[in-house]
Amino acid sequence: MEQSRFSSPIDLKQVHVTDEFWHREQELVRKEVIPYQWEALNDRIPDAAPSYCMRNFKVAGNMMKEKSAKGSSYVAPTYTFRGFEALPEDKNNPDPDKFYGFVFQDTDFSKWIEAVGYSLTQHPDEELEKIADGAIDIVCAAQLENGYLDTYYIINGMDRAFTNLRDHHELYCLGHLIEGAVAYYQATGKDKLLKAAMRFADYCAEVFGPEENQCKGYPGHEIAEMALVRLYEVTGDKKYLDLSKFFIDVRGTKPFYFDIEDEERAGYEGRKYHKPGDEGNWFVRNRYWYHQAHKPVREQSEAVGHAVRGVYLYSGMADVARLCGDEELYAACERIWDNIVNEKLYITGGIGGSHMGESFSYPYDLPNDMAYSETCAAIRLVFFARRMLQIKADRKYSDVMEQALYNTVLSGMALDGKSFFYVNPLEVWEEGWDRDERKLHVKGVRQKWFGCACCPPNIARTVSNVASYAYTESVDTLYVHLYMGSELTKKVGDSEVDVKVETALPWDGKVSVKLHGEGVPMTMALRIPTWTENVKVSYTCQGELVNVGIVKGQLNDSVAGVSYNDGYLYITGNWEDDEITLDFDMPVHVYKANNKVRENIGKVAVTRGPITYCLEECDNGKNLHLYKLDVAAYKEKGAIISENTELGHKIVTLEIPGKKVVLDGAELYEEVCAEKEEETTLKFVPYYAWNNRGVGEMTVWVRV
Ligand code: FUB
Ligand code: ZN
Repeated sequence: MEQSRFSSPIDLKQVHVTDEFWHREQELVRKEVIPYQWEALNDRIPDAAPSYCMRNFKVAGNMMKEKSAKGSSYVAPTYTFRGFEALPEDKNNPDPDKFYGFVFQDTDFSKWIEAVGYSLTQHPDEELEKIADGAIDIVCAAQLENGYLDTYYIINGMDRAFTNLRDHHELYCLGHLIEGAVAYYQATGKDKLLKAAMRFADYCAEVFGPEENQCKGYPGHEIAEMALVRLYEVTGDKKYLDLSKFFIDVRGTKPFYFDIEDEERAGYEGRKYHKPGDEGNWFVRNRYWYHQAHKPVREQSEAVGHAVRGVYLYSGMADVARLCGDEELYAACERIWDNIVNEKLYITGGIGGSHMGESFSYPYDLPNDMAYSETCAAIRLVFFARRMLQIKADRKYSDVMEQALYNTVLSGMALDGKSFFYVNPLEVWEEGWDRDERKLHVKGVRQKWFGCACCPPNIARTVSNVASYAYTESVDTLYVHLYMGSELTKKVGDSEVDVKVETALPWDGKVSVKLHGEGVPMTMALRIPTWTENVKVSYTCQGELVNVGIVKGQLNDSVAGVSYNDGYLYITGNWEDDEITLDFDMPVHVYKANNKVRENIGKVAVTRGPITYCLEECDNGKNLHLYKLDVAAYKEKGAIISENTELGHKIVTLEIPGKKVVLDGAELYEEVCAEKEEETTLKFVPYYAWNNRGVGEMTVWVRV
């Protein structure tokens, strides 16, 4: 690892997103999602499953009524769903002393406060800040003297805290609490929640670690690893980095920690949730790799197990590798990254194809109509990509980061910000998602909210924070990984350069980067995406005009101060009132999948720029499986590219020549003959925008 190439995310307060595309998304989050989520956290949405989140904090902090259970003997609540959700017997009369919801319900608050923090940096809002401060008071009132803060155990009895790391998500709650607390602190300068998160982390640093008297466990659901690094970076306290490194190093060592704790629990609970050796149970059989603990993480090469957990772990590994100069850990991150991209990534940027355990499947298993592709997993892939970019700017990371963001992350939220997908299929038809038991996880319409509400708040925090994925910086270099209209200030020593980016991407490939400084020396590192081969670049430096070009992926001109590495164009100058313009070719791509992907044999998918396209019934009619893209006609005539606003904001749609196979008669089987086909035009819309015009079929992959 070349330390001189390391970079860090830009301070969100230094950047203002003005982009037509992203500003619209951020406003949806600010105006729709954040207020709705606050109502949801307080169980005030009449027709949605209650969250119980703020209620649990109030119970834990004795705010509902004086309660005696704190510190008393653990009483396991009656779980009702997947073993981990506690619901009241009478939903209108929840017991004022009890914990309800998922064991990790506290994280609903943490993700909300994180989104609030980011949103406040873009749009100050006194009213919202007041609500957030009030929520923080409630949360902090629940914290125990020793720093512990997880309402599930505070309410149910602390004597079983940290006895089920595999399932009970205490360290996941810690991780999200840190993420939320840091974001709120960085946005507002208020440190009450940050101090609470530090106290919980301090407590965990006493409980877990390599010393003889310390617990050798690690998070059942990762995130603490990367969150602790963030806490270290904000506070400078190395204990947090050490704890993160400990969690990373101990995972995958033998004996398997979750079997040890299972055995211990069996001693006093008289039962085992997952009996080792019970090969009939999928979770038991696959428990090592489900938790990314089948071998020490440094030896791993394949992305396996629960996808969201995996990508959180890999993000934490990349952080620790960077901060500790750990080449071995970095090499593991690179191998795992390549494995995801080469064998396990949907063309929509989704990952975790299997609904069984919400997990990465085996190589090249990328089902379309059965896809899991959880919104959260795509979000975490973005996290992993940004962390790899911080180590080395290479477009192999930013291309995928962009693909995930513009497609699966955004498809997770309706265009009006009022409903959400948890699962992101690449093909749906009504009987398929409605009547087929195997596809119970797939929904053909976005839902208002979820009992396990991980995805919507994750979209909120990612969209509000999108600028931190667009830019990273080192002492004298500004890295532009994603192009979006924005204004920011880059500090170089004691000087500053104002940077203003204007673009109509993802629809049009022209980008203008205006720079204003007093002859400040700085390097602009500009990503040249793989979706374009030809780019015209011209810039002025102290008024002098220079032209450079990328032709067929190669830098065409040799100019002093300009270089091109790993898909990044580096331009160094002493900037005054200058401008760099980039003009990306934005051809339509018709891709086939590697023929090891059984699902996609004989099919193609269409992309343009970062956008993956799909066919919808409302544009093309029913039975989308009968449609074919006519490759020969497309090669001859090309695609019609049109801008339109029928979805309420500017999008680009594509029309490509196609054929529709005529439906067979009544016979289920008949002697093979040439299919009867009719000429047609296929109308493609961006995948992220599907299911915003009523219910109907959709497919990304189309026959040829
Ligand atoms: O376990 C907490 C969250 O619920 C995970 O991150 C999601 O995948 C869902 O399982
Ligand atoms: Zn989710």
